[in-house]
Amino acid sequence: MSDNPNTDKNRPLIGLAQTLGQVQRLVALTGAGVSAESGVPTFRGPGGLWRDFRAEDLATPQAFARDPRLVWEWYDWRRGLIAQVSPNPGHLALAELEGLIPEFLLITQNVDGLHRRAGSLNVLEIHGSIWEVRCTGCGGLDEDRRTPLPLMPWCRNCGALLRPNVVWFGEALDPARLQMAHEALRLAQVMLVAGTSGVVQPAASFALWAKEYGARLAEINPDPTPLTPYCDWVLQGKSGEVLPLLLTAMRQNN
Ligand code: BV8
Ligand code: ZN
Repeated sequence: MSDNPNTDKNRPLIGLAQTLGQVQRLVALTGAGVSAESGVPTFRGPGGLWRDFRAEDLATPQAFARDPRLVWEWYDWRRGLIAQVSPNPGHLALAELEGLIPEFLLITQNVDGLHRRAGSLNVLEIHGSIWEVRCTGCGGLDEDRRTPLPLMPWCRNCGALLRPNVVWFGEALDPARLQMAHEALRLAQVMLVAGTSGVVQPAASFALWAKEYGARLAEINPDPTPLTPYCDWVLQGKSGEVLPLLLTAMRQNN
């Protein structure tokens, strides 16, 4: 995406920037693609595999029950990698955008914590956090940023095995967070979806919920997704490049 506003490719970006200058209530939904330019592998893209496992094979209660050591090895590898990376210009642009919109909620499917590290404040981590652990015995919650972890971390309170405090496939999302997301989607005037393949439910339905309530949709992704046909603005490109251009266009327009 060039910064010449008159190309057809940039017309959606300029149009979205002009609209966002007038918007009161904006919701953003991000997925693994927003962290890709920080060096965090996506789930379904190149590098999304670990050894020869798919995320859906490991991010499940069944996998953890069957082989907790293997699942902890995967999470420990991801934690170690995420601890080494930094937020990228896409994360930083979303943090800046929050300061420009009166009511802004950033819903993320990512568990890496990079949005908060970039300075975003109103963040809803609907799939949990890789930096939190939950006791399988007493349910105790804790933040644990040790890398590497002792391979099978135990609860200091009751001695039971800890698990990552993330939402695995087949597990329900936290109802309170789902309710907060739904409330924001109901009121949103615009919803910006960035870096998600739109495969994982219920997050993949959020944009269509918002559209049903009257929101206009914008998508930032190098590739088309099932959501693309429903979008009012399609900004094809990497979020680390497109989002800073969007903020520049907003500054120039408003
Ligand atoms: C639920 C936390 C119900 C863990 C994650 C059949 C069998 C079993 C279940 C199901 C089924 N069919 C549907 C389901 C439900 C299931 C689901 O959706 N499965 C999918 C695979 C079909 N969903 C669930 O199980 C959910 N729970 O439904 O509960 C219930 C109700 C009551 C009681 C009990 C149960 C829970 C889903 C949450 C799973 N946990 N993560 C962890 O991270 O370890 S999901 C995981 O996928 C991550 O959170 C990730 O963010 C998320 C979504 O993936 P994306 O973010 O979209 O990433 P992806 O790699 O797919 O795409 C990257 C995109 O970025 C691409 O589009 C690419 O083009 C783009 N990109 C690349 N580079 C860039 C870029 N974009 C911008 N810039 C770039 N530079
Ligand atoms: Zn415990």
